[in-house]
Amino acid sequence: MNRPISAELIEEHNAAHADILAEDYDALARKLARSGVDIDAIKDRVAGFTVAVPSWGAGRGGTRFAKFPIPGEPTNIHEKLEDCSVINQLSRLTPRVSPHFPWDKVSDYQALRDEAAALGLGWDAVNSNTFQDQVGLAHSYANGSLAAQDAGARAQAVEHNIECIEIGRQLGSSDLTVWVGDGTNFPGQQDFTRSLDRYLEAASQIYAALPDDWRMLLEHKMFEPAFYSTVISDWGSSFLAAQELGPKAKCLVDLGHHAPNVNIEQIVARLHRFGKLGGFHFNDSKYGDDDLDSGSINPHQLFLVFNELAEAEANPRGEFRPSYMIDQSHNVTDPIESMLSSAETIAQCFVKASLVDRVSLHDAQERNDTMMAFQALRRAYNIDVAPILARARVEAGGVYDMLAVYRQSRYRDRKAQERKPVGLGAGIV
Ligand code: AFD
Ligand code: MN
Ligand code: MN
Repeated sequence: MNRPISAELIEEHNAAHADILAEDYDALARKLARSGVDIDAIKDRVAGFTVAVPSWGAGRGGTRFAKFPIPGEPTNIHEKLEDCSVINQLSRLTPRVSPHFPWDKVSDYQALRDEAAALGLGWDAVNSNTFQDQVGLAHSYANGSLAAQDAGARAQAVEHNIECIEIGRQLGSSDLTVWVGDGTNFPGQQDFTRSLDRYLEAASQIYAALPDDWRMLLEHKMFEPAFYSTVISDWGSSFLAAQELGPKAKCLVDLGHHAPNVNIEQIVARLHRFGKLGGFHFNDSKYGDDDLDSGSINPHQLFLVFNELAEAEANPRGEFRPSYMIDQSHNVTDPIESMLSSAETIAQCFVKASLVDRVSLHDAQERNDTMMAFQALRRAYNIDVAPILARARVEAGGVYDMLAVYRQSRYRDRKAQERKPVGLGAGIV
């Protein structure tokens, strides 16, 4: 196995922190035992928890306005994989990468799959890109892709998605995530119904090309790049489209793609109730940006989302198989550090949700004891679960303090010597 961070550095660091970790873990074990919770059982649950990282998140994608690259930033999928393997080596939470085409195109996908495997990585959902024109394309996406008036643009977008499925098969993926930038900037620009008809017709051609064990994940987005309307604007549109397409079509919830203050946890419960919860793109948002670090603005909302997931897992209505992925990208931190921090925050919310006493919660709900129902959530949210995550991580071969070891490794400085500089250019995604 090819591991970018030195094993000696990790061992030394973990050994130096073993006593502190044992002390904190034992103290938390005693606290949890008082409420009848076995800390080791929770730790074993964390050991099975993973979240994918996006290949595009390894670069400093930037804001809508500019890109400020850092020395040592990856410039191709091979370098991105290496960075993703650092995140997984330290966190043991992110063993899969979600690729985006055509950005991550190579000539030999079997070789790419082997290259990832040698870095300890597998592949998550394949993402198509019909929101940008590429050199050599016969049709422009300026007026849309799957919902475009231009039949040639629609056919080209369908074909690209089918090509993504084929690439994904070679990589060993089994989900295609479809997000389109289609929409309008002016009232009257397009007919809402006819554009949705065109989207559904084109999407059904992609759906028809899905292998039996694949899912098509429909990602809704309220606005951007279209600012008046988008064709799949919200979970309702996503749900209706998924329902019309068929059982392999599911809804993907990107936390940043809603209006401020929307009750996303309730959306999660709704989608699960009707068997259409496909997966998540975790990130955060304050005003309009949809790609801030997960839990950096509203960690409580992330906890409440995981509380619904814990509820759905405990009381499944049909299938419960949501896929988890980070989708964030901005230009103020080293992306490896941001993804380490986000993966930990996401796992923290998963653990806290696992600590909710669901018997007390349901009992209080049945008795209309609002305060005690709320306290069942509050008690779990207030527990500092860091020692559980650290213990699970160290036992899996990861590190106690991920950011400390990453900085000590001087990985980015080393890459700055080896990699060619990233060009300037506009920010995107
Ligand atoms: C854009 C969208 C969406 C999508 C990503 C990759 O906002 O989040 O997942 O591109 O296609 O940022
Ligand atoms: Mn997304
Ligand atoms: Mn987004």
